[in-house]
Amino acid sequence: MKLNKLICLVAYLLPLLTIAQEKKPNIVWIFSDDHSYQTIGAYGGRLQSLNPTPNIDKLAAQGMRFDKAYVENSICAPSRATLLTGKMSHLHKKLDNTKKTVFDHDQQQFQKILRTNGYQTAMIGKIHLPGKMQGFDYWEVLPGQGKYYNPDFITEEGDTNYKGEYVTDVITERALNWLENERDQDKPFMMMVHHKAPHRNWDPAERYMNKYEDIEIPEPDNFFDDYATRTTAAHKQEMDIATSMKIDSDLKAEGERYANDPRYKERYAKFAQDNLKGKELVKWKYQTYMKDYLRCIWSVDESVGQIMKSLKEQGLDENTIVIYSSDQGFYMGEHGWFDKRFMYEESFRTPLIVKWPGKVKAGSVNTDLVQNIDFAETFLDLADAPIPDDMQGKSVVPLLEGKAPKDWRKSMYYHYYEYPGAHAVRKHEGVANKRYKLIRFYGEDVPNGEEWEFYDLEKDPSEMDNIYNSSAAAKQVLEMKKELGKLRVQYAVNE
Ligand code: SGN
Ligand code: CA
Repeated sequence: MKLNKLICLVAYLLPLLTIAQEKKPNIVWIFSDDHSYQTIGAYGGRLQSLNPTPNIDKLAAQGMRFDKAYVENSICAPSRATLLTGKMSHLHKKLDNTKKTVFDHDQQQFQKILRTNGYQTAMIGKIHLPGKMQGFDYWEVLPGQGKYYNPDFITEEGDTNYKGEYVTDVITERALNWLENERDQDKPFMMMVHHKAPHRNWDPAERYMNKYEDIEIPEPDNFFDDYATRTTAAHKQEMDIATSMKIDSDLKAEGERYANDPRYKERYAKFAQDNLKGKELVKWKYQTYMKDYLRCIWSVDESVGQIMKSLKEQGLDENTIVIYSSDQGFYMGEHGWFDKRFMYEESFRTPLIVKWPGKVKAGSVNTDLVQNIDFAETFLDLADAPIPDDMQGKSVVPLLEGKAPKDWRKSMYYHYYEYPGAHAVRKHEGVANKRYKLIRFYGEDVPNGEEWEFYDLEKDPSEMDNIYNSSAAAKQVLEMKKELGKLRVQYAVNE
């Protein structure tokens, strides 16, 4: 080809290439720790009238709400390792939150692949995976659980302390700073804004302390559950509001440090005066827990609003996919509990909302079975980057486009490992489809080494009636046992 022809061709192709490049969408993934779907207005339910999440609701109104999004191990560090690797806990090896299992940062993670495929990557907030982050152009993370007030952050360069500041605000401010001032404006980006809130001990920002003060929060119907049909695990857990929730550190109404704390001293004094007992005390604990939890959510929701506003102001809103999700669900008094870990719906499920202008139908709802193993592949798919064969999820892009494939998964595998450990939830694995759930508790402190539960979610959505031994359920139990075996093989479960 003659030189002048070649120059003409290059001159013609270059702008096209630039356009193609520009079209790659940005991804902003806002995440929180222990945010229950029950406390997101868009998900409806008994707490909706409290209007706890106006900005997240707006995101849902502009995007897609996933009603059947689940995790594979309902606990923080394993869930995050799954999100980064697209693999189940037994393969990424971070089985629990303890030091006994270690996350090897050298392993394959979606952000490394995004980065080698032209994306800029940033991670700000809680990650709960000790060690140096890899695959991020910018990262600033909390050490371990982090602190609500005066938080420390770790970066590539060292530690920073944010004295006098509130963690949710710092994470938002650092994210906005990267988004507005630090990133390379010529590259598509993936920004992870991962909040600590509303994790225990539910310590809100000062400006939200009085929210819900004179409001009675509705209790769930099964608040006073006696676990009559359930196996040992439900009876022996240590996550019930009545006895495991602490009046000092959790509810800040006892203990010297709260007696003089301007935010809590009134509560402290009233609690001492009221001298509550029995059911009255348990009900007060629930009210106090829920209010502090919801107050923490207000800051997270505010963060969502601020990020959406910044995207709009920068003209990025049309080409940016915004995702809101959490590391697992949480009990808001259902079964009398707080915390997570169990394969029962409230902690097995997790919120997931995706806004993708021009692609996702505004206000749509998806009810396909989606799991946290799907995130990594979805991000790679959105970025048009290669998806490694050893990732175990499926991209949800077809679901976002309203074209669920016929062979989409019909059942999900679950496995929880942290026992003995905090909250004393026995080890268990299980399988669930849209209607049935089979759970096998096993190992230490499980009578005879194994106990089973089986639920018909259509007839018993609150999982109050374990029908594992009912003859009417025998056929379905057998089918689900076969399914469990099949999934163990499919996912190469070796534990
Ligand atoms: C802490 C909490 C637990 C919580 C774990 C794991 N106790 O240990 O209630 O289950 O974190 O949470 S606390 O009194 O120290 O707050 S996770 O989200 O990191 O998995
Ligand atoms: Ca968590």
